[in-house]
Amino acid sequence: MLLETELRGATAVVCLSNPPVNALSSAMRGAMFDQLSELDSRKDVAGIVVAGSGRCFCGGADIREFDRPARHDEPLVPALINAIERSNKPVIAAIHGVALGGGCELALGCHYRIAAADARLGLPEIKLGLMPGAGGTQRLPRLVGLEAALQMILSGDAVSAARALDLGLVDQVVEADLIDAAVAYAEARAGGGETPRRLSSLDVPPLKDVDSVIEAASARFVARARGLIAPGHCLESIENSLSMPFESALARERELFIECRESEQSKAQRHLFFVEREAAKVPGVSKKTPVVEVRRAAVVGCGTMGVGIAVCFADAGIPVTVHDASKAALDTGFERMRAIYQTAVTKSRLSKREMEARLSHVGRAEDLAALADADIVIEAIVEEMDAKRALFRTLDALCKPETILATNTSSLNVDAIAAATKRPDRVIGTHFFSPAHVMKLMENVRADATSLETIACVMRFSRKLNKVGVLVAVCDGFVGNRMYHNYTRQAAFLLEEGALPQQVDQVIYDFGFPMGPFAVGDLAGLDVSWRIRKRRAATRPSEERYSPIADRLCERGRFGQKSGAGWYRYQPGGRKPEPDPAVDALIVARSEEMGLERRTIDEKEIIERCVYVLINEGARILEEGIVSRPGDIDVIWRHGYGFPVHRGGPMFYADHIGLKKIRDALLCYYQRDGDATLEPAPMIEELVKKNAGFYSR
Ligand code: T1G
Repeated sequence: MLLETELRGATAVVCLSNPPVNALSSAMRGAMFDQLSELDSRKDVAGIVVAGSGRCFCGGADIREFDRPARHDEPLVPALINAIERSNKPVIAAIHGVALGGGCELALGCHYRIAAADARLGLPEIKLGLMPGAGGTQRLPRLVGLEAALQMILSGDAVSAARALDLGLVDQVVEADLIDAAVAYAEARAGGGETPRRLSSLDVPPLKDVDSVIEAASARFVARARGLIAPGHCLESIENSLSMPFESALARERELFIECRESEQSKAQRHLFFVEREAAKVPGVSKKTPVVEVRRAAVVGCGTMGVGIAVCFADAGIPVTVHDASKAALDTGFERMRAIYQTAVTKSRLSKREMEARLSHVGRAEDLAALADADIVIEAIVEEMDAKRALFRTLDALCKPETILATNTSSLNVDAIAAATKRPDRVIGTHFFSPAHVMKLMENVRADATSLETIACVMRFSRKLNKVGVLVAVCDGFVGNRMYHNYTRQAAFLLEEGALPQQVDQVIYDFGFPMGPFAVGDLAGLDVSWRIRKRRAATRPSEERYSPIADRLCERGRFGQKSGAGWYRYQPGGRKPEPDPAVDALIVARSEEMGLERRTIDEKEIIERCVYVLINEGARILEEGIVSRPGDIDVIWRHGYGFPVHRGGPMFYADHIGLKKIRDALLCYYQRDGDATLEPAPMIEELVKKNAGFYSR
C-alpha cells in the first residue's frame, strides 16, 4: 500500500508509505493523483492532510527513475502538485523528518504547511546536478521572497523548521502530535470557508534592489560553477518568477530541468549519490550485526590530526579524551581546538554557547590509564611502526576487553600493528584526511583479523561523525594515497620532460580539481611526503624511475606555504602560489642532468598521464580486492581528493571516456616511457576485450 488514508471527522489524512524515504515514484504519483482526486469530489471530506510515514515526509522524486526510460502512464511530479494546488478543499502538508526536493515542492503545492520541530525542508537538487523541476523555482519565491529562495535553491541547503517558520515557508511548528495539529488546522481553514491559498496565484513579494540581489547570487553561485549548468539554469528559472506568467514560467522550468537531468554532469552526480550509500554497506555486515555503541572515545596524540579527530567527536556530541605525554603539546593542541571553533563562531556557523558545549565534550590526559574505559581509542601519533606497536601493546593491557583500538596511520601495515595486541579482532585503521575536522572521507582499514563486529561499529560511527566511511584492505597507501602516489609521480616526470608546475596545475584545475598536484603539495607541506619517500628509499626498486626534484626543494628548506616557498613562492603571510624562476631553473637543470631535451607537452598528455594513471591503479586495487566495488574508489576520490563531482569519480569517468581509449593511451606511454605504472592493468585489458566497463562488467 503506497498510501494509507483515514478520515478524522471531515478531514482526510493521506499518508505516503513508500519506504525508505517516501520517494515520489511513478506508482506513488499515480496513487496520490487518484486518491486526491477522489477525496476532492467527496461531500464528506472538507479538508485534506498529506503526511509521510516512517522516517520522513518525502525525500523527493525517485532519483533512480531518472536513468530509466521515461514512463508516460503516470502523472509527472509537476502535474500531481498542480492538481493538489487546484483542490477546492484546504490541503495541509504535515511535515516530519525531511521534505526535500520534490517533497518540498509537494508541500509548496499544498495550501498550508505544518512542521514538526525537528523537521528540515530544502531543495537540494543542485547537489545532484539538477534543479527543482516541479514548481519549486516558481512557488518558493512567491512564498519566502526572492532572496531566501535564491539562497535555498542555489545552495541546496535545507532549513530547520524554526527557520522555515521565520521565512513563512511553514505556517506552524509543533512539538506535540503533528497530525492532530494538521487536522485542527485543516478544520479551521475549512470552517472559515475561505479560498485555499494557492502560491501560483500570488506574486513574488516586491524587493527594492532586485538587480543587486540577483547579481550577488550570480556572483556567489553561478560565476563559481566551473562549467556546471545547474546553477545558471536555477537562476534563470527563478528570475522568470519575477516577470513571466506562472504557467509559462512553469513550462520553461520543465525545459531547463530536463536539460539538467539529461546532462552527463547530473548523471555523474547522481552516480556519486548512490555509490556513496553503497560504500556504507559491507558484505557480511547487517543491521543484526552486534555493534559496540561508542559512548566514550579517546585520541592518543595531540598533534594536527589528533586535534582534528577530537573535534569530529566533539561535533558529534561524543565525549572524547585527548592524550599526550607532553603537557605543552596538550596546551598547544587545545589552543588549536579552541581556535577552530572560534573561527566557526566568527563565521556565524556556530554560536558561542554551542562552541563551549562542544569543547565541554573534550577532556585531556597525560596518563594513558585515563583512557581505560573508552569504547574506542584512536591513535594519531608519529608515523613510525615501532612507536605505534609499542603504544598498541600498552593500550591492549590498559583498556577494557571490548575497546576498539584504531590507528590513524596513512600507510603503515595495520596487520603488523594489530599483531602487537592480544585483541587483533578489535584493531582497525581509521584513516582520516587532513584537516580531519573538515574532510569527509574516512578510509576504514580492515586488517586480516579485524572482526565484522569491529568493522560494523566503525562503519556506523563514521556516519555519526558525519564522515563518509569506506572500507579498504591493507596495502601500502591503502586506496587514496596509493593512487595519489602514481598521480604525483607522473606529474613530476612531466616537469622533467618539459612542463612546468604552473602549466600542469592549470590543466588539472581546468579538468575540475580544486587544485593541481603542485599547489596541493605546497598546501599539505612538502616535508610530509619527503619523510615518507625517505622511509621508502631503502625498498624502492633501483630500476624504478624516480624524480628527485621535490627532494631538492625540501633540501633547500622549501616546504611549501608553511615555509613561504615550495613549488611556488608566496608573499609573506600570503597563500597565492606565484611561479618561481628558481624552481623553473631547478627543473631545467634536472632535465639537463637526465640528458632529456625538454619538449612542449600538451593538455591532452597531462590529463592522460595524470588521470589515466589513477584509473589504472584503481583497476589494480580492484583486482587485488583492496576494495570490493569501483564505486568505493569514486567515493574516496570525491571526498578525499576533490575529484570533480561532475565527472563522477575516476572509475565512472573511465567508463564515460571508454576503457579502450584509456588502454590505448596508457599502452602508448608505457611503450614510450617504460614506467610500470603505465602498463594497462589486466582488468582493463579484460574489460576492453569484453567491450565492457567498470560498471558494466
Ligand atoms: N530517490 C530514490 N532513492 C532515494 C532518494 C530519492 N530521492 N533519497 C534517498 N534514497 C534512498 C537511498 O539511496 C538509500 O537507498 C535510502 O533511500 C536511504 O537513504 C522533482 C527533481 C532523504 C535525507 O536530493 O538526501 O526531487 O542504500 O541512506 O541518511 O524537483 O537520502 O537503502 O538502497 O541517504 O536517512 C531530490 C536525497 C531528488 C534527497 C535520507 N531529493 N536523499 O537520509 O538515508 S530530485 C534529494 C537524501 C527531485 C524534484 C527533483 C537522503 C535523505 P539504500 P540515506 P538518510
